[in-house]
Amino acid sequence: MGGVINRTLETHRERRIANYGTFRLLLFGLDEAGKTSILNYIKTNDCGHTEPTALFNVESLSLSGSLNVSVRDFGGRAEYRGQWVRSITGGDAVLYVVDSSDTQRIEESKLELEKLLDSIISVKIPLLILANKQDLPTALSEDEMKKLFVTQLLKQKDRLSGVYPISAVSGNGINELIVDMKRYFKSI
Ligand SMILES: Nc1nc2c(ncn2[C@@H]2O[C@H](COP(=O)(O)OP(=O)(O)OP(=O)(O)O)[C@@H](O)[C@H]2O)c(=O)[nH]1
Ligand SMILES: [Mg+2]
Repeated sequence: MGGVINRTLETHRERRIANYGTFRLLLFGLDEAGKTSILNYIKTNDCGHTEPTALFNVESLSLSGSLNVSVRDFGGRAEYRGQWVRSITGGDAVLYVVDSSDTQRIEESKLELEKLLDSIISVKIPLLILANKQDLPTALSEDEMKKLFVTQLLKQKDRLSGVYPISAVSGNGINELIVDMKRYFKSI
């Protein structure tokens, strides 16, 4: 039964992409992880000033002028997290943002990702973990973040997945992320 539902979802997604040529990115992660700042940077080359996001906001943009994406930037506060799982089936990729400098909340962040994983795997969409705030001296390195999230990444073995060290303040790493996303979306 689950297989039939998943195949139907897959067909819906393929039709939607073929008809509209737009990919839906879902930005999840704890509050303060930097989701809205990353979205701002992708839009304007500046992370700007942000306020905590309530529920989610949607932005349509073009990545490097050639790939249309609609980004859903979700609120990360505990009271808004119930919305995440309900939104997975409408997405084409999950960008899971982690504040790499906030070691006290890494376990909480892993726990929230675990809750999402079954849905991500069953709808067969990529999972990119964005290790944000790399500009801060206390940020865990790419290797440290890979080790911490190894179990979650291994579960995604037949789909695009990985850890991307980035900073929404300096913009470092964001271009590499966009290049990989473009390559992936062009391949499907
Ligand atoms: N140093 C540094 N600060 C960052 C970075 N990205 C975001 N911030 C700061 O982190 C704080 C939270 O950023 P937001 O983008 O609002 O976080 P969010 O994940 O959207 O938070 P919610 O909407 O509550 O879920 C802000 O003060 C940002 O300026 C980064 O890469 N480096
Ligand atoms: Mg936000």
